[in-house]
Amino acid sequence: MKVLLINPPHPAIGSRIPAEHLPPLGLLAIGGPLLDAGHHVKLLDADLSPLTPLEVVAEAGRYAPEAALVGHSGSTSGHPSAMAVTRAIRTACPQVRIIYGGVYPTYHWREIMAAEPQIDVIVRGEGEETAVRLMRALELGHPLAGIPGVVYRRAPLVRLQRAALPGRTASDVPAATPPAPVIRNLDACRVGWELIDHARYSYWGNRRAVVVQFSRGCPHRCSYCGQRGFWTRWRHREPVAFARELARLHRDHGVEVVNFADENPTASRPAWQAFLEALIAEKVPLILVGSTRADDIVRDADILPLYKQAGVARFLLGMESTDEATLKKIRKDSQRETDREAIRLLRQHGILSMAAFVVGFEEETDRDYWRTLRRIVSYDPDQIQALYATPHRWTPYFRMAAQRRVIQTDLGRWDYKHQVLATRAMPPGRIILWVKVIEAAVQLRPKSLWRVLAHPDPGLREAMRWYYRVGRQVWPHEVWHFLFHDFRIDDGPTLAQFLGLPQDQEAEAMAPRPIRRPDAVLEEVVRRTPDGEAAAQFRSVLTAGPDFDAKRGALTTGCRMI
Ligand code: B12
Ligand code: SF4
Repeated sequence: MKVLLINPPHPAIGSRIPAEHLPPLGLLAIGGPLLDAGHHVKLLDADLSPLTPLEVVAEAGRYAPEAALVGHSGSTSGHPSAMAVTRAIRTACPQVRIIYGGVYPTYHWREIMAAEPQIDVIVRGEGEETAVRLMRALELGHPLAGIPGVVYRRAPLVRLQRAALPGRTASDVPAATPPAPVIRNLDACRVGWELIDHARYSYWGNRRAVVVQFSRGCPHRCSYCGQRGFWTRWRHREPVAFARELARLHRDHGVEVVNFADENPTASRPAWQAFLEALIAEKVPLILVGSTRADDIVRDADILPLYKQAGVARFLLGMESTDEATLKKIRKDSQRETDREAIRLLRQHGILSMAAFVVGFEEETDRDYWRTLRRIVSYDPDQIQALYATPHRWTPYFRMAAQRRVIQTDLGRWDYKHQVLATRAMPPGRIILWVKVIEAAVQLRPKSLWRVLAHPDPGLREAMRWYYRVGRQVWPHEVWHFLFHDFRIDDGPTLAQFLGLPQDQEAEAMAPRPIRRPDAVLEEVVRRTPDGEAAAQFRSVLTAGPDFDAKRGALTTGCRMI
């Protein structure tokens, strides 16, 4: 089939400033398996320039696809733009099958199918295997009922007729198949790197860059997290093969910067260490940036020299709050002292730290903001990122916040950089003032500025200067937009009225595989099992599995997943 993958233009600041762009990994991840299945695949990255919906249609028209596959990694705030693009395509090309995928549609499929008649199919959960099954079924005219992880229209109306119909009919009610199983062997699905021109993608100050995933998911259970449930189980790629792929991207395509899309790449120390060692053995001068948890950094204090040697330049640490009660409430399962120590350790090993914190989880007051400011300054991170609490319907936090008022009803602004929930104690103007004061206080401290000038690592000095340049553009842009562009409403709907009822029961988007157990539990089970033969059998089943690292004699996954 002739398939067009479309990355719609995203309005958020992360897409528009800086002018640099990262490749859309989600679409490339489904592009690779589709190419291998024999389809003709092309990527239209409308986020790059960015293109208007009409320009997308013109480009699509030139390729004349049979199927348009649309999705964006910034999926909630990208939704309005994705819908504008798909509506334009439907009008211009009535026969094209329009398929929509990603995190937001995985959960909001009922509302999307009801409101957007141009969408033929929604793919729920990870897309690699499902997209291949779906394209094959569409090509052969097979029914979609047997494909797990899709939502489709039972009896698609003739398109032109559908546009003329005032409402939906019973036969137009969508059908959802059961969730697709999680992909166990991530190495079996290759990324379709040939779909992009690497020269068009850069990061870290105009260095050729890619986004990659060593792992998917996270074993923790933070109540606001919109990602962990989507991937359902933490899994990782085979460390040596993954390191080889990064080295190949450097040697064949001149890639210099690797941005990890992982929620938590360091969840398994043995697996992460094996990857670092394999990458060091490849002897490629890559710059690695990503996000992880502060407690993993503290756990890995003794192997941080390996991080540095492999090229790790910066880790974003999701600290979220400096208040222990809030950390407990959002189930962050972390402590202030660990956050502080992780920043110290990273600095000691020549790695930059970016502390991400979230405002608006609680009804904060001036006193809370003042305390946050003092604490963050005392943590002494190299960079900070302030975000606004943004509830996703499929998280437990949504249930907690369901009765709060929404002040921002443009979903395109639900990008973590706009206040979307009202707070009783403070008007939005005072909150953004505090956020900007905190950002300025941390980034413009003499200590921070001195590091930009005098950091012993020239590469990191350059990167910090780039970050400040971006900040100089973002800062006035955000203030200007707050004052003149972002319309907020005073008496908005409650969160539940705006987005629907809590959906945390459906948080796990994929059908889970049997849970794997950590080594310690394995040993315990073997020790306690009275029947020696059964215990031995149990052990041999686990050690024969793909997650058992024979060299280390240990399971490489699932350490915190019981
Ligand atoms: C790398 C990254 C970026 C990069 C850009 C990435 C890019 N070019 O796509 C940068 C730094 C520019 C960025 C910016 C932003 N980002 Co960002 N970003 C990420 C990050 C770290 C990884 C995304 C990724 O590549 N995931 C891996 C791929 C494989 O997953 P995926 O895209 O979901 O795709 C899979 C499935 O969803 C499905 N699928 C996806 N699309 C489609 C389409 C079809 C047709 C099908 C069948 C299947 C399918 O199949 C894929 C393979 O299984 C995530 C955090 C995370 N851990 O995921 C945040 C994340 C996606 N970003 C987020 C946000 C909010 C933003 C910004 C809005 C921030 C801002 N205010 O500026 C902007 C948006 C603009 C943008 N371009 O995305 C949020 C989105 C929350 C949400 N649910 O809406 C996330 C989840 C972080 C978070 N805080 O939770 N981001
Ligand atoms: S540690 Fe990060 S990725 Fe993991 S559940 Fe918490 S917020 Fe989500």
